[in-house]
Amino acid sequence: MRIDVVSIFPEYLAPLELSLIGKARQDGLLDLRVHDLRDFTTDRHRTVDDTPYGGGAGMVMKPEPWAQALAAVADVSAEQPAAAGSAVAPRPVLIVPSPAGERFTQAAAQELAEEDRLVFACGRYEGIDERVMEWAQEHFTVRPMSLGDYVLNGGEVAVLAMVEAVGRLLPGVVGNPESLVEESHSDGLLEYPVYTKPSSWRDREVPAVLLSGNHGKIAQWRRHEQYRRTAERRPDLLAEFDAGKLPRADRTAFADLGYDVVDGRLRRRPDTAGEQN
Ligand code: 6GU
Repeated sequence: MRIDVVSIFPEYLAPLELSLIGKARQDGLLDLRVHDLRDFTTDRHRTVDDTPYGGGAGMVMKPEPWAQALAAVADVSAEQPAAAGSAVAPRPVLIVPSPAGERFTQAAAQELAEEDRLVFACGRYEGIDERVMEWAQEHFTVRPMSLGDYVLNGGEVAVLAMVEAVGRLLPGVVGNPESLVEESHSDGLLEYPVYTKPSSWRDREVPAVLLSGNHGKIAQWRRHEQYRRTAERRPDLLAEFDAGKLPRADRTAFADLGYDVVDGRLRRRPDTAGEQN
């Protein structure tokens, strides 16, 4: 996969030289190129922003440097519309990190990991002139994406997160692909708790079932711990969970957590405690 990142702070992306993603780049599994937006300006001051039409606080990123930068990384003309029949290579996906984007999820990471080419456009200030997004649709599949409901100063930190989430799904990047299967969000649930040696530490014991050698029991305990954790920390995830084919013991586990299975979906049992008389 090739990934291009355009930013006015290219040094912000330096951590992508480390760890698993850095190794993937060295191994040729990931061709990651970082570009300085200011290299695509033409004025002496290398200006990338200006005041917003309509007034208001802050600055807006000017359209022309972005068009020049995105055209250069995508090998398209910044002036001409896409030539007819030029759709031989698939369009790169242009990801625009923004708190106003669609939510970046594990499912989105999986979709993006299937692509040949991703381009990330890191906005700063109040954002990028909206006409860049309209123009870019001629050359890219444009996806504004948000990490969650909070505000960062710019897209760079979000790109670090998104590139790591996508990069680790590429074939060969994570040594043991099984570790991708049994982790939080891969099955719509949070991960079960994990333990290692020593079995007794500061008077705290590892749950006995994990020392039993009974693999069926261990798998069931771990599944039930996933249910318990998800119900406690992320009950919103349970509304999406497919409970249609759960074994009896798992339905009982959910019943103990206050959830019934209705039409294949989990439904929170109305809390009647303290509502007597
Ligand atoms: Cl993707 N970008 C910015 N600037 N802020 C965010 C975000 C992205 N996701 C959450 N907050």
